[in-house]
Amino acid sequence: RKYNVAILGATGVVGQQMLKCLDEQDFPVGNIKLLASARSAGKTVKFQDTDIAIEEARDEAFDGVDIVLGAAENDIAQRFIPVAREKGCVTVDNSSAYRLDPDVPLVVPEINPEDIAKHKGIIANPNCATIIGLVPVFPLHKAAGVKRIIASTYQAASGAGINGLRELEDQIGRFGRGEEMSDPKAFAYQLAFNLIPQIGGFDENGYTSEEMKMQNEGRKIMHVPELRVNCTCIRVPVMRSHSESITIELENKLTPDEARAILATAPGVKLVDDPAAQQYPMPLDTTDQDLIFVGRIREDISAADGTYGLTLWCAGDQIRKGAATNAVQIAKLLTV
Ligand code: 11C
Repeated sequence: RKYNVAILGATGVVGQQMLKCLDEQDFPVGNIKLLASARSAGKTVKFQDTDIAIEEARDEAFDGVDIVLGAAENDIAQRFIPVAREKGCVTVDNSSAYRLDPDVPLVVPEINPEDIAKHKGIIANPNCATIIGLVPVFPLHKAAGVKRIIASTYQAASGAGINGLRELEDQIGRFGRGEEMSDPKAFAYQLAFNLIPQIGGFDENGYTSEEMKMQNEGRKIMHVPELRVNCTCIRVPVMRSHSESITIELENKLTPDEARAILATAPGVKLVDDPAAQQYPMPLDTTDQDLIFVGRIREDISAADGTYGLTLWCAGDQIRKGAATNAVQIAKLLTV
């Protein structure tokens, strides 16, 4: 059977990538609707060999649709996804609007595919940095029990969408031509040749919304309600692919060799860990492919007496596995 699919937010970086992923993952697409704001309506986008006209997102656009892939901001998601559900569609939503709703499964197919069956018309796709960190952490959790995560993320400009990507390109171009920088718009400060230690707004404890996602979403996805996470999120002048330094505190001892053996065959992961040959994950290498590369695996030499810890470094394409690939993988599981 074929499924009628709509992409809500089809003109954004994630929406466009979802379209490619549907094709790459041989999704059984019947009709496809590309929904966006009135501004984009009428433009055409190629899917396989056909030109598809972008339609304005309106309630009636969801008639006859089986699966919606949500790639819009929270306000648009909250405006249209309940309508889609009323009309019988199942939405896989990449916004953060529904992720912590107890009635909405939050799914990474390599971790908790069984949660998909509990859906009531909405399945949420986690935050990109959460997916990229947890795909390699989860197999280690299964082996030795993760109690605590300390992470620092190095997040690419395109995590903030096409405007973030364009702004970084523009700044690097201006620098190369010896021109003055224009005022930053997508980010609070110039990103080229800089690091910005803020993604999202700050809470009363001094953590940003992006930093709390790893704990709040991680607890739900891994079914570890007492998981403790201390995360620092940094925007870095990389075009595409987020990287993360992660230290995990474990219930049981797991050596770096044992961790490497587990990760060598873990789903969705590529082990790149040969320091002697200078082989480790880097965002240029993980760009525009679907695996999370993991390496630099070593014992946490600072672990308190009687506790065990490992430190690792991972990188993954946040537009693909951090968003579009993960959403299409979930949608595909809905069809089997
Ligand atoms: C970033 N991770 O890199 C953000 C973007 O919760 O889906 C995605 C925010 C989210 O800026």
